[in-house]
Amino acid sequence: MGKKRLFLINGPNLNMLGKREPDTYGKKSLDDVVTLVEQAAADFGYEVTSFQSNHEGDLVDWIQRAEEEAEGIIINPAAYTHTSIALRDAISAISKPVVEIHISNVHERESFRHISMLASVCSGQVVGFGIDGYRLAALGMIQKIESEGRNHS
Ligand code: CA2
Repeated sequence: MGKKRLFLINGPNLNMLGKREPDTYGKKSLDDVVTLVEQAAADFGYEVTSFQSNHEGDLVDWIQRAEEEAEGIIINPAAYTHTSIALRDAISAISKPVVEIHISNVHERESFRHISMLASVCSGQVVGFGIDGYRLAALGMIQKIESEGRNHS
């Protein structure tokens, strides 16, 4: 059997991390985020497949793919968080756990960022800890997967 795998999915504009708006999103790049998650996951024997897209349908494709290829998904859906019923339906349609993460504290920002179309179909949410939130999301996700595995075996 292959290694256990997590998908790390990032939505629109997150390819700009570290290049613009450092006051809101910090100075670290998306590559730094991927490394952070890979290192956290490796401690527990997990590998990470990372994907970023600015296109909603591509994100839907990767969520669906996780059903066969991953134990769970860590996702920052970026602006699609607040608008996308397509991403919500995709998460709802798979059996694998999904953790939603936001770098900024969306609740202290504009009111349109207070609503998540996805949160109620996710297993957990991490908000407002900067890019360290990705590491926290990975730890929470792995804890969830491992404890569910124990309960069912
Ligand atoms: O705080 C987060 O992680 C967000 O998901 C980021 C989204 C925003 O629409 C959400 O409300 C909260 C925006 C991502 C844009 O990323 C950029 C990064 C660097 C420079 C410019 C944009």
